[in-house]
Amino acid sequence: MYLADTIVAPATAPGIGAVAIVRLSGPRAFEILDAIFRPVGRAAVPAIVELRPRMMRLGDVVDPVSGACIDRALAVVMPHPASLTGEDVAEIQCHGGPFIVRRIVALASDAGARIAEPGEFTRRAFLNGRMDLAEAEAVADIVAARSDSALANALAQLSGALSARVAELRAQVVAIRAHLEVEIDFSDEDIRLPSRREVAAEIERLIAGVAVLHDSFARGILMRDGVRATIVGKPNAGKSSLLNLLLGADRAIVTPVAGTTRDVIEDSVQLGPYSLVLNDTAGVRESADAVERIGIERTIRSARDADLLIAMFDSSRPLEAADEDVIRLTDNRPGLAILNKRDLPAAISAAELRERGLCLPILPFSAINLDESATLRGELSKVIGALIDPSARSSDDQIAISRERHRDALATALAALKNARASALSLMPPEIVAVDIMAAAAALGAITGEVSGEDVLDAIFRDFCIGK
Ligand SMILES: Nc1nc2c(ncn2[C@@H]2O[C@H](COP(=O)(O)OP(=O)(O)O)[C@@H](O)[C@H]2O)c(=O)[nH]1
Ligand SMILES: [Mg+2]
Repeated sequence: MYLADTIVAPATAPGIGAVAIVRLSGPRAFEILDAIFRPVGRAAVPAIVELRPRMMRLGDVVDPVSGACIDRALAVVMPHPASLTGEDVAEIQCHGGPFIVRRIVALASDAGARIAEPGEFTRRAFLNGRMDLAEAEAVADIVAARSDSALANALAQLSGALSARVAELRAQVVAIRAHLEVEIDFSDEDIRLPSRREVAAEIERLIAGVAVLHDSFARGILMRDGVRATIVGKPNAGKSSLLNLLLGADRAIVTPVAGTTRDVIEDSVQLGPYSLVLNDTAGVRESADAVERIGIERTIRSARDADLLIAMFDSSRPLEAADEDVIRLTDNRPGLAILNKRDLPAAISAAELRERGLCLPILPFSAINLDESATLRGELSKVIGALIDPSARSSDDQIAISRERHRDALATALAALKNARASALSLMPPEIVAVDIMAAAAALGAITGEVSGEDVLDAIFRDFCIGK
């Protein structure tokens, strides 16, 4: 019933554009296109006869009841099974006006199509075996990508790199299960059985493989959402100047008056393949001003939540208690220290900051000098690279998961494998070990959608936009 009807939706974003696409999928897609589309010059010939698969054809979109022409457009048909959804798919490329799009969708609906739910096209592609679940999820990640690294990771997932890795791990689980079967079935007979130690060692190797993929989540999230950096430092150190320099725009107000920035200002900038989400803050100092105090509290919170810190020090002024607070904020955190205002006579040196316990790399800098922006970007790229890539040792490790669902499934698999290892080592019957091994296989299978209930699919495809 679910797949029996034909769905329609705009495939392009709402709003005005040069072109918009209305997409139809299902058994009646061509028949519905036929009702509303007349190829130019061949009005008497049904579109379905006139259109060759995957060849654009110019024509008029017409209201079949009134005969009125709605738009001049291109149409294309993609017969099943070699289509996006695995069903008959028809697309109309019309002029990109919201009214035209609405009219065409309404005509298709009058002709028998149902308006698609969010993600329903991709869901059908999954249900018809055109892609597995991890690949379908990658479609949404590609659309949402905001940096080269996010896009590359999502594309790798779409082309099946994640699915292949999961399938490999799952195959190893199944192999262990096969060993246990042998033990269960032939334990009375005189054949060589893999010892418990061997089984435990195999499970151990598998745990390591699953853990690498599980732990790639942190990296995947940094690629997907960008690296969050908070700029901290005492008032007037030049934090807002630095933000503006990196953004190449006057985003934050810069004045010689300490305490100018009061709220946390957030904006993002591309640094090589990564997206850096910058937070400029009120700064760190004791203040009697209530508004500024709230700003300072927010600074501390933002610093705590950040993936890395940019700590700014004013080299033209002696160190103060506030600088010591900033140094403490950076304890055990990744980041970069900036010794700013090097164009002015120096009152402090990098060595002094080191003496006070600063462990971050230190860059002497001048935020009012545009020429230094490239150096800063280079240094920040290094810090980000160290944050994102340390675990990427081989090409296998390059794939990073970026969805909680995948991380949770891998965590379930890990827990089951650890139980299995413990049972194997404590010489439990093979049947007991097999139960956990099966649970691990099921958890891994859930990632690619080997087994998944309607509720899981609903949760996944709900995040898609209409027409995807
Ligand atoms: N000479 C000099 N002045 C700077 C430099 N960076 C910032 N400033 C000035 O220092 C003052 C405070 O800068 P601002 O960015 O608002 O500091 P914030 O309070 O940390 O955000 C402004 O007058 C800036 O123009 C620098 O590298 N050299
Ligand atoms: Mg400021």
